[in-house]
Amino acid sequence: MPADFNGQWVMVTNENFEDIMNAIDIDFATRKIARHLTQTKVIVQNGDKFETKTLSTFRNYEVNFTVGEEFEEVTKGLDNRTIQTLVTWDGDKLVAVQKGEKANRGWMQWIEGDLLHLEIHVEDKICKQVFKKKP
Ligand code: YOG
Repeated sequence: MPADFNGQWVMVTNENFEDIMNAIDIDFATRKIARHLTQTKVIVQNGDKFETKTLSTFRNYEVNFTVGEEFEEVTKGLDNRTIQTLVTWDGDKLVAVQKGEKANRGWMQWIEGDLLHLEIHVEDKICKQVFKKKP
């Protein structure tokens, strides 16, 4: 039985988000708005199949994947790049490797109690986000 990420998760902390936005060339005006957003993660998981939405008042981002199956991800509304993404399990952690123009791009996501942890990395930058499960 894989870990269960189902639910709605509301952002409580977002460290170094600016660094990640800079690393993927998000312009100043967009960064200025995006840095203040409280993001909500909506996850529908069926075993290894994931439908994920990252929602905010400014922009939403949707990506669906099956663990173990590489796919083409278009980061629409983010940096609008096309990357090759593979998500795998590392124990109960989801680990995404995103191959493309930017080196060392990917994320790790796991659950601790009623908190969802997400670490996003690009080049030498790491953004650490924590979300709390909606009851
Ligand atoms: O998460 O793919 O949870 O399965 C990353 C934002 C801000 C727009 C969000 C919109 C990176 C401008 C998705 C904020 C910054 C800033 C809400 C991360 C880029 C642009 C969308 C992600 C996985 C794991 C989804």
